[in-house]
Amino acid sequence: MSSVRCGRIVACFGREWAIEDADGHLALAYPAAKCEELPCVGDWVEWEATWPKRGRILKVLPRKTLLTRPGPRPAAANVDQVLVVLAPEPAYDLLLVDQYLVVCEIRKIAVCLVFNKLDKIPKEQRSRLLEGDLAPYRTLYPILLLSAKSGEGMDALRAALKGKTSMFAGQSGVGKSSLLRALIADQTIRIGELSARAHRGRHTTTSARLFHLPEGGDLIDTPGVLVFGLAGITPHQLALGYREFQPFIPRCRFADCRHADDLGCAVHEAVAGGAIDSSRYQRYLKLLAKLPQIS
Ligand SMILES: Nc1nc2c(ncn2[C@@H]2O[C@H](COP(=O)(O)OP(=O)(O)OP(=O)(O)O)[C@@H](O)[C@H]2O)c(=O)[nH]1
Ligand SMILES: [Mg+2]
Ligand SMILES: [Zn+2]
Repeated sequence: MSSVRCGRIVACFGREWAIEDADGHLALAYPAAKCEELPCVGDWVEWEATWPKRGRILKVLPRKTLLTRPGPRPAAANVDQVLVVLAPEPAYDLLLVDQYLVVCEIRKIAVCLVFNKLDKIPKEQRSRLLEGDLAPYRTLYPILLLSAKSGEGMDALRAALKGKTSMFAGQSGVGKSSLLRALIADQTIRIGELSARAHRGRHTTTSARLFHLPEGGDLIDTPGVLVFGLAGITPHQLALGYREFQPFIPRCRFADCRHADDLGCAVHEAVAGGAIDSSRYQRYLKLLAKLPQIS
């Protein structure tokens, strides 16, 4: 009766997923018993219609990238670039920022730091913004300074998003949804209608959603803090996830150096000599202690 179609997962509401067809039509679907993977936002899937605007997901197509989070469900798939959003308020949590950066480095996903709410910083203080806490990141990652409210710097963000699947990450209240609203106009409403129908009108506020940008490209917004999981990450990978450690790691005396209190550690020496920022290194040690213990 029905034929197999290809579509993209644009939202997830509890046990139902919203699929968008190539023609832009939306349908609510759930995975068929034979579907081996749990789909997530950003996935390309094969599906079949079971009813108007209803369907069954048959297969998750191979993923280019995958971001996981603690728990059984992945966070998002096929993301080319993560935008880590920071703001003068709420006060930023650089351990969380480093965790995002490390996971993206390991998963080979590009990252851009987005400093929002620039309007809250007096003009005369802006030149000093990238000194202090953010200074170690300047040479490692692109940093955009902008304001969703005033519109300053938004053109650079538009250019960075063009033609890619990007995803926002960051603490609650930094302005991710405000940036999204500044970039797109009407799609929130369309997906909102669908979520009201999903699962007897109950919709979780914890799901990510994919939106299309007018200039081309897609953007995934995630409500609240979405933590990228560290499960499966080894101490070696964690250290490589700190970009500035990379040239020093091969110079450590022992191949299994954890770069903590190990003897002959070149990373540790680089910190002592000032070549590696010590606050970044201290956060590396905190993340190392957070890694699930491998015996
Ligand atoms: N002054 C100023 N306020 C902003 C700006 N962007 C967002 N805000 C405000 O910051 C608050 C939080 O914005 P949201 O866009 O909801 O933040 P969010 O990151 O999506 O938060 P969650 O969805 O909880 O993760 C709101 O009160 C916004 O009006 C900005 O550029 N300047
Ligand atoms: Mg939001
Ligand atoms: Zn070392």
